[in-house]
Amino acid sequence: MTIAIQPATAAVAQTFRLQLDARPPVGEPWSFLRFFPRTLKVHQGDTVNAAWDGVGTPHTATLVPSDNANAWRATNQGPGGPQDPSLFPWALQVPDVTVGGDDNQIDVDPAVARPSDPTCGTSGNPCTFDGTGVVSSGLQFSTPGSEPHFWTNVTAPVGTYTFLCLLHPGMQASLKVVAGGTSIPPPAAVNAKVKHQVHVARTSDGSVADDLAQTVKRTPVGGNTRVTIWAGGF
Ligand SMILES: [Cu+2]
Repeated sequence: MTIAIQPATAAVAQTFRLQLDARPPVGEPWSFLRFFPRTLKVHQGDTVNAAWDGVGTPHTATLVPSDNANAWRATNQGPGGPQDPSLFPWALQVPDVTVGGDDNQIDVDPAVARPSDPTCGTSGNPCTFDGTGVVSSGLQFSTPGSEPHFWTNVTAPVGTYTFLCLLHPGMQASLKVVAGGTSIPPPAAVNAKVKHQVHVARTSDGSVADDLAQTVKRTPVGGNTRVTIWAGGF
């Protein structure tokens, strides 16, 4: 008698949605400066779909090889205000002359504004986060009806990493990479949790939401767009 031994079924890679921002209650001018959920577990090899879902506010979806968002910011973005990019490669603001400009204007650091690799990040061609370097979407605006997405395949070793927005201190989420076969909430359960969290944020947290919010105004200026941001606190 022959007994067939079935090979172990290879785990099927899954795609998890991580939401940036959320629509404020109708009529409110602010945005939620947070990721939903705050902690996302994925298997090594899974893909994360970072999905903008706010109104008009710019964010980046940036994966960094650190389990401590605030420490990474301190080391790589500096204390706020214009910084020398040779000291703080991911500073939000830099003096124009340090990035090839010719005046004393303060600019958004091109490293923050642009994607880490413009050839990837779509659902069909996700970027790869291997746990050693920064992978970033670059600056993208929430646009109802046409929200940006940024897909990343996570090949990093088992461990804890961070998704953060380079613009908004405090806007960050832990990414926990677990070994294949480890039981974690499936994508549908994560989506349900996010839906609940957004509902609670919009309905119950309204009185404190202004503290977490900002407004943004976009003004056309001679072919360019001036973006004015009123930042809230954290
Ligand atoms: Cu942001």
